[in-house]
Amino acid sequence: MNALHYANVVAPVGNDDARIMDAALQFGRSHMGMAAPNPSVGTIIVKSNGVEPVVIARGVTALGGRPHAETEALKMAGEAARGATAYVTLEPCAHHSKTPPCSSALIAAQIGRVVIAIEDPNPLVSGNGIRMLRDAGIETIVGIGAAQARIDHAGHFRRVRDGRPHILLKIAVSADGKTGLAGRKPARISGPVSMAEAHILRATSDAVMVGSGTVLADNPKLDCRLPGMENRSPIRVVLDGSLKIPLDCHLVQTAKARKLIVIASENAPAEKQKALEDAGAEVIRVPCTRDRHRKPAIDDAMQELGNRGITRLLVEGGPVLSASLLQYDLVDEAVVVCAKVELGEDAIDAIEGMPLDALTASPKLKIIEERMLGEDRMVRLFRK
Ligand code: AOF
Ligand code: ZN
Repeated sequence: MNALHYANVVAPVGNDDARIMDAALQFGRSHMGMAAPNPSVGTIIVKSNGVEPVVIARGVTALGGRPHAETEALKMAGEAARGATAYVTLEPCAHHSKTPPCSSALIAAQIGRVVIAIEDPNPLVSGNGIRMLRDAGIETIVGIGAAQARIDHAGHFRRVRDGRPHILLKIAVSADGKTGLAGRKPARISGPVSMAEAHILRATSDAVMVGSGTVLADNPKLDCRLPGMENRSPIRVVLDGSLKIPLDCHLVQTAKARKLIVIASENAPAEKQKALEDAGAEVIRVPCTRDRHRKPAIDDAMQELGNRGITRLLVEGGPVLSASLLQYDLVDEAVVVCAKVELGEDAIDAIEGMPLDALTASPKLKIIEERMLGEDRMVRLFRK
């Protein structure tokens, strides 16, 4: 058996359904970070020209979550939708809201066949969309591209199931596992390619969170500064139990232009809350943990963000917040960027009180991607 023959056995060439669903998934990802509280779904409609399938229309969930992907694609296809195949990265909805359900729209357009990546766990849908299509006599296949769809729609799935966002922890570490210099001084760790990747993570997240220590040490902007993608900057969130962040930091100074949420403990000073609100920030109070640290309860904080429609939360440190997330089993995904520089013994550990292994070798996570970003090595982990 030659190599080509062998390849044919393990991955059948000409699997149009898998290939076209891949394209639908890729297109669906284009509004990731901008469709919340809805998932960013992709739809591709194809029709055979007698030889091969040809794409006649496509759609992606619109900004803010409406209209849905299927109706966008059906509008583009018009009459040509009759008898065509629709590839949808999430089960078409079955519920009436401002518009009729997408399953009804596909049926009304007389689509011939529907290929769905994964069922929608939203209790309003949850198998009903598939049932409606099959009851209408439309051949409906489910599960093509499911593994990727589970990753792409992780924000929606987590929020529907647990009421909180999908949490992606991003950490940049030196070769010796450190993240900043002694005295909480920031250090330049990752290179320009990693920085660009970090901004893509911001663009594809609904919100980005840091702890108050990071605001005090780095005075970060937390926006997306990739050329042409400035409008994709996420909501900023600071976990600041005792409301320590200064009013003149970048985040507070820009709070009127771009949403800033500050999460404080119940016992934080009321005057500081008022000053932050006057500056344009939203301040949320959550109970304190019962242990001696009396930190704001991180799981309550996450529920508050879920209640506000945030489905994908990027956490950019620092070491204290990263440790809390791990301790409360709140890391759903991690991107670890390892640079070649060494910061030395005195520098600060990337995760407070824990070795980096607590994240990179966590039994809860598996590696789903590893690649070089310029000089830096990136490892991406995802909840098993
Ligand atoms: C689809 N296609 O493109 C998306 C879907 O509040 P609504 O009425 O917009 O419905 C939101 C729910 O619809 C959302 O929670 C999820 O279950 C589903 N998202 N469904 O058919 C889409 N984005
Ligand atoms: Zn829909």
